[in-house]
Amino acid sequence: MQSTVLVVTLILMVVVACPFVMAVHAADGEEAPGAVEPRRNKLIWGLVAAGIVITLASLREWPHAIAAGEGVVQVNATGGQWSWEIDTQEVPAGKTVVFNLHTEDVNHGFGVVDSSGALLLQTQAMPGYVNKVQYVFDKPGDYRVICLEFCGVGHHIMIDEFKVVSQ
Ligand SMILES: [Cu+2]
Repeated sequence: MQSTVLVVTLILMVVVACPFVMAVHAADGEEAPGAVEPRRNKLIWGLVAAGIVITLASLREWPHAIAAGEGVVQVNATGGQWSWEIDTQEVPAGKTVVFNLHTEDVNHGFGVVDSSGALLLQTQAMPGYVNKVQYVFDKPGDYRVICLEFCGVGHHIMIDEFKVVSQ
């Protein structure tokens, strides 16, 4: 996924840059032979180079890439009016936990809060999609799952819990 995004982004950057490069070259043709290369030509190429460097640097760590494989704990959660169905009640501390979320009725907001009520992560749970969000829980303890999208009269009772246990 990440490499696809990177390649598509670079191709689109070239497509966007082409008209500018063509305009610069068309303007070059109007100048006298042997003229010094205009500064704007260097500016355009400098901007293209900067765009490529910034794109490569910023997409290297694609923020939505979900880890998979060994050491990653998968948790499946389904929202429904008005409860959560979570297939795992204990997850290990210090490991990447990927929550696979969906719903069979309306949109719900999957939010995880710690014992102090601080929101640690959240994403939408939607019908027809499996949304993924990952998190590494540092501290063992009790965590609550709440709904952050108003989903009807029982929205406020959509609470579940799970434990984070030390290894
Ligand atoms: Cu709700």
